[in-house]
Amino acid sequence: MASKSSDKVLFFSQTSIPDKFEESCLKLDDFVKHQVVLNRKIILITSGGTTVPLESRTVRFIDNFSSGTRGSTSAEYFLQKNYAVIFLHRHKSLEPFYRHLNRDIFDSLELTSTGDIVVKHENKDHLAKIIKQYKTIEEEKLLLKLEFTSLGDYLHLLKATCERLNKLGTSVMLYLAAAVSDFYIPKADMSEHKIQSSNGPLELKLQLVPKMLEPLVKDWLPSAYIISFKLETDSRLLISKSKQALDKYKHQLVIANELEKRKREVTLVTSETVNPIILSEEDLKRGTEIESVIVKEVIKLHDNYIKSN
Ligand code: 9Z3
Repeated sequence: MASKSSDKVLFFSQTSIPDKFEESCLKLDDFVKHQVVLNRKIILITSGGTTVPLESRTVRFIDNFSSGTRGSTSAEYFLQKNYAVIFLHRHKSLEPFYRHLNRDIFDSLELTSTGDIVVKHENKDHLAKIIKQYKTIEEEKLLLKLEFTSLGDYLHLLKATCERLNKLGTSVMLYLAAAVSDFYIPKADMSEHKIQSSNGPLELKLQLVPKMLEPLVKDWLPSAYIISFKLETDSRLLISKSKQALDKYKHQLVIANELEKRKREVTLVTSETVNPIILSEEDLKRGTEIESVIVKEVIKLHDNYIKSN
């Protein structure tokens, strides 16, 4: 039987290297170098769901649920606190700043009688604030965005990023909010062409994805402050599963959330503490985003970690 570490090596050899991988690595090298010179804290945020292709020339795939709200919203709050952010996200999922334009863009614009397009008076302040923040982030080179689609892309890019952040010590934080598949089909077992329905019902056998949090904490980035997310639909499992993960992988924090309540309730679980964050009806009416509270708490924990290490 293959040993656990060879499972991981095998996974990387059984999945394709992402498109433009070298270009992404060069961008990472430049970005990290720039932040190190400026002595900034760096956070890697992962966001969105991974796909598991069923065919090499992919027509069909299995997807993990995540819109990218948690990751993109949190990224904005970390940027406001002067963290340099590497935003590793699913292609076409929500992105920091752009997320504000997605839904209501046409409602916030007006077409004048002369054919000009103007922002409605009531939307100006909100948009102006976002544009100002976005421009500052661009000028200061505080944000690097990298994209993935499949589980393979995600893990190759995650590993490459961690390798570049290693040796930067405790100032680095990982915020693993992406929804990552536990199952996959190795390249060798995958049909090359579109699977034909004329062959009858489809039976799939998926392999378990090796738990990458293990080498990540032990070998890829041992001194960083590492946060994983636990997603459950059965609330009774949430805290016990989060504690199990901390026990097993020995990282610093699990943010536990239940699918339906994730926008108003999360629990920060460390090996010693269980700290729920619950937004009130008033908070929700005021438009408070739960990520603003999560980020505030996480930064306090990271600061303590830096001081005590
Ligand atoms: C999360 O739990 C995220 O908070 C959500 C965010 C995916 C719920 P949205 O993007 O949703 O705002 O729509 N992410 C981690 C999910 C995950 O795959 N966790 C694994 C698990 O629960 C551990 S890595 O076992």
